[in-house]
Amino acid sequence: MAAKPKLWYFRGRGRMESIRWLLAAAGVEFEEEFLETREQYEKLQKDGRLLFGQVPLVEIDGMMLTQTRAILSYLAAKYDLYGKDLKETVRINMYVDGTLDLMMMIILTVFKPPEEKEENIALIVTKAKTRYFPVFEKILKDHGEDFLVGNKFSWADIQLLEAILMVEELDASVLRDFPLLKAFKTRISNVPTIKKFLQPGSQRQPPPQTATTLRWSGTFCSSDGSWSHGDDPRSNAPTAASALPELTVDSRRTVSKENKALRHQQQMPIKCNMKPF
Ligand SMILES: N[C@@H](CCC(=O)N[C@@H](CS)C(=O)NCC(=O)O)C(=O)O
Repeated sequence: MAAKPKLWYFRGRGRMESIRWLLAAAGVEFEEEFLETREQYEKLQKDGRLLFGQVPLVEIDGMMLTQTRAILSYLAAKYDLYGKDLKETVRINMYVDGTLDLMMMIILTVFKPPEEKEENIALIVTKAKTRYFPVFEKILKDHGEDFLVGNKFSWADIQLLEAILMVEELDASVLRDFPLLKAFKTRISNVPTIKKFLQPGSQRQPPPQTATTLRWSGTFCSSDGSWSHGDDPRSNAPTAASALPELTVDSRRTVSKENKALRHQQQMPIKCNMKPF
């Protein structure tokens, strides 16, 4: 029997969550290694597993894959969730990319300073209601079928359900004016593999906590392991984790007990060394 795919990422949704969804929906069991220490990350780097020095990393079929979109398309093709011909595939790509744009806005919310969070969430919900959900409501209305493409369960359906649930976490009434999307949500949630993934105790990750961005001696570390820095929290443009591998210890900086506890509670890497920026 082929080995289970293995996933390396931080403990949290971030860019890995759609990969978890796709594997789970395809009924594929997978293993995960959560990156909690700098040493784990450095080892992956040293072993040459991270093509561009970044995660998500997925080991599957004897390959070490990085780049989220590439991983997702490989899985969609492998598990027959990618349409029957090029025309269906390109439609799936369009639907997935639109949906991923919406989801990325949500993922990036953790980088917003607290005073901007509410406004940002309102903007995302408005975008979902005015730009994204009407498109999918119309698609379902126009073809009258159960699934988005080719009347067959595909990656597009999985990705859209994930996005709908994410937006509902921000505003539970977001589907009020989208009856077909509501029915779609119920239908896809009842696909047996997805139903199982939605049960407590599955490998699905919980939503990030509200206080996800910490001020830590001028450096900010989000719960998905990404980093940004600057003295003013409002200047924390997400540089992603680009700073992580290069960071060096600055002996003048100390981590307060309170921050250590918070970092532990949020399951973030504890051994984050840093230098002043
Ligand atoms: N285009 C990449 C971006 C991956 C990415 O930014 N990963 C972050 C964690 S979410 C990372 O590993 N950053 C480390 C770095 O940039 O040095 C993808 O979609 O997989």
